[in-house]
Amino acid sequence: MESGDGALSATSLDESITSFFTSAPPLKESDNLRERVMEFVELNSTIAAGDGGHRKVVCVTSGGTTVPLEQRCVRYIDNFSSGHRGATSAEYFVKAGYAVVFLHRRGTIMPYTRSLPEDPLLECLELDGDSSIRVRQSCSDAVKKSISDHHAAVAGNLLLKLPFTTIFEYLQMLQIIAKAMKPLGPLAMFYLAAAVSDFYVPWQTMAEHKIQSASGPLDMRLVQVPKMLAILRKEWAPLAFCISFKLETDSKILLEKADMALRKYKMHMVIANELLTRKEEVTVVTVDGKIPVYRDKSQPDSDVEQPLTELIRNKHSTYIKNTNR
Ligand code: PAZ
Repeated sequence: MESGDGALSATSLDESITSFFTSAPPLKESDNLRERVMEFVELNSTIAAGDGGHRKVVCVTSGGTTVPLEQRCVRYIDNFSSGHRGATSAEYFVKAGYAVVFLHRRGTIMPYTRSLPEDPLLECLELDGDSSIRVRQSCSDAVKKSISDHHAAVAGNLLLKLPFTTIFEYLQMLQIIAKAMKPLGPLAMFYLAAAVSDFYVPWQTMAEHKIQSASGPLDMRLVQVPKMLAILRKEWAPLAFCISFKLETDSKILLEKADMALRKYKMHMVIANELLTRKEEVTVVTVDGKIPVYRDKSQPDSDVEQPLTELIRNKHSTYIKNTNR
């Protein structure tokens, strides 16, 4: 994951970024993806927003990237991220009038599915005679709300869902999205909640076929994934409002690491969270100070993403005003 403390010089960082992209397996249907994102961005950039300006667009990243160990991948390294943070935040951004590019790990939690049971198809549907299917009464309200909120977001061009699996796909897709959002200037936001692998096996050194256990203990060299936050800020979308996340399990180093990432990558905010308490509280780290944000524990269905995204929206509005001056 994002360690924030890579010690590469600017030149070797540029080299490792170039080497990452030139050696990565080419993204399938990249032209089609670019066209879809550009169309989504262009369409939204012409739409007036309630505040007198144009509609803002946020790229929300969500879920964890995998690191394949074989080119014909049987095994891969993964991480814990469920996609809850990204999916929940995407819903709040859409509700607030943002258009959301939802770059998510395939199979993780999706917007508007949180209130449904884990296996909605089998738990919410039942047979109605031999040939029809109906929604069980117990799920009816949740299903109606999910469908209507989801359809409204998609039909209103407020949600574009783009899945990735590997670290190679994620970073190539992020680059395409960021470059497509560049013309939006400060109206663009990046909310980088995905848990991105820190280490990977370069494609050219990766075994082609399934690694054989008969060969004895596995000896494999993983190299550092180059930090793309700096190039996102410097080249891909320099005027966009950028928020990265920092996860640690040791509370003693969390805020220090978040502060380091803020300064090193020139983020506008870094959201610091701990693995075990991430659904209860986060700390928003900015150059002006640290703001703790809590879930409202008096409300059973509350989440920390609601106050968090509200605070971020306010900071983004101030940023837009200051940048346009
Ligand atoms: O996906 P989730 O809701 O289970 O967890 C969210 C999170 C902890 C992955 C996110 O808040 C985060 O900190 N992402 C960045 C992790 C990192 O690379 O440090």
